[in-house]
Amino acid sequence: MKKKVLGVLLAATMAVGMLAGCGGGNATEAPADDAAPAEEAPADEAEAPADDAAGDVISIGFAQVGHESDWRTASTKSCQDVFSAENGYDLSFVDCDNDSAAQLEAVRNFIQQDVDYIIIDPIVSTGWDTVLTECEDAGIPVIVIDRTIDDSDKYAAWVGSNFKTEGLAAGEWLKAYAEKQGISEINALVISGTTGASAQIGRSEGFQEIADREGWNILDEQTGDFTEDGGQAVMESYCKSYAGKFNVVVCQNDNEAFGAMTAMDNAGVTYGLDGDVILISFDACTAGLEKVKARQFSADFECNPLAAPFVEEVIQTLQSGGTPDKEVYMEEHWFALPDAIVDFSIDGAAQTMTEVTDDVIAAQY
Ligand code: GYE
Repeated sequence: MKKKVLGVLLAATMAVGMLAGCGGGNATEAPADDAAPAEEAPADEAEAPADDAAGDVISIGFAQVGHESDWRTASTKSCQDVFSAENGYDLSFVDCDNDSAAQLEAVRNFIQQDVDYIIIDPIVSTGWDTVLTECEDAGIPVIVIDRTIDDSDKYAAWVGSNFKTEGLAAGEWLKAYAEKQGISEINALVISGTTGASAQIGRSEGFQEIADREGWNILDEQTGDFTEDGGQAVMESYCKSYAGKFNVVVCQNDNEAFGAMTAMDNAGVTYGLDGDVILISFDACTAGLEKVKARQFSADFECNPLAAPFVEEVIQTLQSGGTPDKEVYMEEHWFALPDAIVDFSIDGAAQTMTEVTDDVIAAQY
């Protein structure tokens, strides 16, 4: 591949976000001012290099966050399914085990290997500009997936979710549900995700914004690192420190919520639609939706991990000399049982909730 030509093309790449999904859900689109105007690359630079003939194997390095959750397993599987040898790809997959230094090293190894494309799911949102400059200098396009990079724009495209919107959805849902239940005082405990991950930052900011507006009491927020063990450990300490003082628990992913359930079971705290504590989760993977169906999670706010097909579209656009959208947003759903399906809006946009049924669970990842 003639990487210099592609490098020039990428320098000219700035496009508005599009929405990835198949209808029926809620668009977690960014505010309009996040989107830069589309700008076409000059036609002579947009020619596909001659040696990119159809049938060539495309080599990809993927620096994945780790294996901390059901969501992560689904994300990894999605990438491995799409970027398979049968589909014409040579995928080097590195599980970075939630270690930011290991992730930077993985990216540098991909540069050494001279892969055609690098996919990064950034564990944390900062500390990226130097290594992305190295990728750019090597002429290797980077595609960011899932979590965002907030201190550099030296990548071709990002495909993922609007995490702040997810946090706003949880907050607006809680307001409407608490009103329906006649609950006037909210005392919430938050078990957050990996500190500094954009998924953590966005969900915390979104929920906090509604809590501030409504005057809710957030008693504590500690990280469970997006793991079941982490969620259980934090909830065990919460059950001791805040016994009898909380009526809402917000877990920033399903696995943390599974751990929190174990801790509350052990402490004799009841939760879910028939319990004393409203339990809110994010991700809505299959096992999470089963907890909604069992009335144990009060509501679950989806984060869609099946981004790989949209990443492939980005790569195919680059392969043919085109300009991909700079931001591609996944479509998400907000899940509950009928008892907890309430009307709410986010910034004036009415939201649709999805009832969890056996069919919905069977169709989920
Ligand atoms: O919510 C969590 C995973 O980055 C959106 O990471 C992702 C988060 C997801 O560990 O389960």
